[in-house]
Amino acid sequence: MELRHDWKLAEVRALHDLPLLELTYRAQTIHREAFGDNAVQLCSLLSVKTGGCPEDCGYCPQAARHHTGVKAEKLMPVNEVLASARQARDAGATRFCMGAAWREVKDGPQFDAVLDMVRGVRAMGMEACCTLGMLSDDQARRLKEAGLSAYNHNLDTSEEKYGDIISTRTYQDRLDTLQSVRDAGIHVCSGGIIGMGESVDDRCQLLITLANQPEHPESVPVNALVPVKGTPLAEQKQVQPIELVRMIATARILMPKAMVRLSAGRMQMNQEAQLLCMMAGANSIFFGDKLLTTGNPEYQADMALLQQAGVRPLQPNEARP
Ligand code: SAM
Ligand code: DTB
Ligand code: SF4
Repeated sequence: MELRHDWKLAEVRALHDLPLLELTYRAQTIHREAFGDNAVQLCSLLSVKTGGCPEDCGYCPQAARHHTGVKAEKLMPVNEVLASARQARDAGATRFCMGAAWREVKDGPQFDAVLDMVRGVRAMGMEACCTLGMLSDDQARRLKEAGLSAYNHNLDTSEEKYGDIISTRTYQDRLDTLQSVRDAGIHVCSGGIIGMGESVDDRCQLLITLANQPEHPESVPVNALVPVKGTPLAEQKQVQPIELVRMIATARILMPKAMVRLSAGRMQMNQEAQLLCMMAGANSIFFGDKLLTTGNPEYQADMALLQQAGVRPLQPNEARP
């Protein structure tokens, strides 16, 4: 299978805008070639450090400057995080993702505690991912040593649109952190959000930036904005599920071997739309009734959906660390 790194806007836009059934057919064909079947990875997400963030990301309920009702909390104790990880594993998770509302990682006891969390999750046989903001080369190296499988750091949108959403850091800052992660030999998890008032070209440009790096990210989360009261994006119109299907299918075609993760936004979708996302190439969901601070479908409902549709959850030995 040819992996390309020279995608151009016109061709990506042409793919994105194909009649939906043609687009999902092409995406599914590529998906089958890359993965063999439609197994879906169940991932668990935990906010290990919630709220009080100094950044100004327009979508985010955890920015201190947005009055959203999210309380600033301290870093969770390692044993509590690991208890939650064990529960997630016992419920079928093969990947455990830990999120912190930090602008960047600072060396010291908190970072040391995160390294212990990573070691603990790996010892349970799950993939460990974390998302902690910006990282230095040295911090990336220490995370790798602790066994971290992947680091999540989203580009969120196109470079052009970025300044409308976030002013406290640049697109280049994001790309630099992704480079540190890549250089340390940690898998890259990077994607974005649709529904923030961006154009379809912005969406395509985001996917192009991801795909045209020297190596594709191993993991691409696609989020639909969860509009949260108190954030500047609270009044955005919710995206149509079909827009998410198009984004996922286009991501699958551009980055055939990546895990494409249907992330935030499932609360706003019915089960049929979620299955359409899986047909279009999404092969991972977050399960459990909370994402970081906002809601997610109930565990029982998710299990019933997978069972009814005969979607096979990825098993621990199949997960790719
Ligand atoms: N502070 C770190 C950072 O920004 O990289 C890590 C945590 S941050 C909450 C992780 C990601 O969650 C963001 O990059 C963004 O893509 C996503 N996110 C945050 N709020 C969201 C919302 N309301 N709707 C959809 N996605 C959201
Ligand atoms: C990602 O792209 N989506 C997840 C994960 N990476 C960390 C986070 C979604 C957060 C949605 C808003 C919230 O629950 O606070
Ligand atoms: Fe902070 Fe991350 Fe939220 Fe931005 S997305 S405000 S960096 S927690």
